Amino acid sequence: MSNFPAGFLWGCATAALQIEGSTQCDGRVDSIWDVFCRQNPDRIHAQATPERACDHYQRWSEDLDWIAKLGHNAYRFSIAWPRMPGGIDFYDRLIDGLCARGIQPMATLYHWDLPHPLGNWENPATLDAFLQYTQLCADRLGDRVSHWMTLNEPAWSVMNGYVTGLHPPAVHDLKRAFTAAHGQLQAHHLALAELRRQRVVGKLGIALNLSPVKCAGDTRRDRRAARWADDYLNRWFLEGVVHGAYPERAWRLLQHTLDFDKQLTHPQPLDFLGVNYYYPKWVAHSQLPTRFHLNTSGNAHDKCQFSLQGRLRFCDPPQTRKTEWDWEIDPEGLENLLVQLHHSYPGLPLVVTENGIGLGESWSDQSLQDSQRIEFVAAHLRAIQKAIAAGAPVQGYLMWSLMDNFSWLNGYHKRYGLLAIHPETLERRPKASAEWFRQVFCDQLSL
Ligand code: IFM
Repeated sequence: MSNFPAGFLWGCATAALQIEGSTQCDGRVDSIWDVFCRQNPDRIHAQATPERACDHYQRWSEDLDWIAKLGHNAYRFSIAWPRMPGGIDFYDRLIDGLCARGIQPMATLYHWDLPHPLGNWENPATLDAFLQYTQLCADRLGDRVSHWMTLNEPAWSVMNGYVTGLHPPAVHDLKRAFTAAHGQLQAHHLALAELRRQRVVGKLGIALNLSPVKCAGDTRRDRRAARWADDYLNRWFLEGVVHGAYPERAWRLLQHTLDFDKQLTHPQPLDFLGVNYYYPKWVAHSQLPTRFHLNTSGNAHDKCQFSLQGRLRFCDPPQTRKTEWDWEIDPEGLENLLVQLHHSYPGLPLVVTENGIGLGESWSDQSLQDSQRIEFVAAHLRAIQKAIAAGAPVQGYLMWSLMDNFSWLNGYHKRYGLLAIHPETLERRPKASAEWFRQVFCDQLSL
């Protein structure tokens, strides 16, 4: 493979709730998202639910055949905690199926599907339950999983759960946000310790959503707002996992309001850092009223809004390209992010665990010709090559996503897949990007 270093991991990422369906099988309990969708149907595009999703729980073997046909050497999936303990056999089979096809299994333990009976991450009992769940996964799957990611995007799930209130538990409470984030980060370290204690064969990491922050104004207050965004959305989580302690400047500002210590207990080193990258954030001071809105329509005029009055707001980037969902397209942001991570944490291996573009596609021959996705991924792969040339130890690229899936508030409208899914029959069909992606990695097609 000449385009990327030997041993480079490449493939796709998915998450259990977004593809599996079969939400009532094998003793699965509700997750917070099942309940949220049932109780707030109007908050989800077209009142979609994850009940059937892509039916991957039944069609997993066909899906693994697709992954093999597309030539991938790795697959990132998540294990559904609400299925435990009864559902562990499913992942045992899935992992055997991947190994038999020569595909490295990369497992995420928590991708937002908290078992509803546990309530939330503020609850200490949730940490005990997570540890027990990790023990079971390590015991049953630890001899084959090549990469473990404890959590997916804790910053995004906490920000939306407790600040914007757009995701469950749908509250607006900054103090609770930090408590829940702390619960997740403490659970991360506990889980890594357990995986190490059980001597699993895989490498240990986490998938963080990281957005380079750019200052959108030129006043002192704008610069302070940008610093806050970077401190609390990126560095709080980065430092929490890499150094096991919250960053000094951010800590000093909040320490009197928080009920936990700056230092996380029993911090564990990472074997690799998973980087989920979609777009940078432009930030300025906010005088606008507090208001949060996510574009879930795919209508370019439907602007995302995030304003915390008196503190900060996310701004429109100056003259750049955006997706129909109002997300900026900035491959250079990925290059800079990877190089910066390499400088901040020298020697820490990096894996791009998510990157991709959501498009308003339909099941039609025209939508299968997804040249916009090819262009997007090619530009981000070139950015990774530049980062590698600048010394960043990037070891893999997992595209979001293998197939069109339940995209949270966007329902099934915003599509990310290499495989299109027929809305009724759930038949899978490869888009043009699937074959292009295969050629890049298997035939060294130039970017
Ligand atoms: O669908 C999500 C995924 O679950 C987490 N990262 C971003 C993706 C696209 O929105």
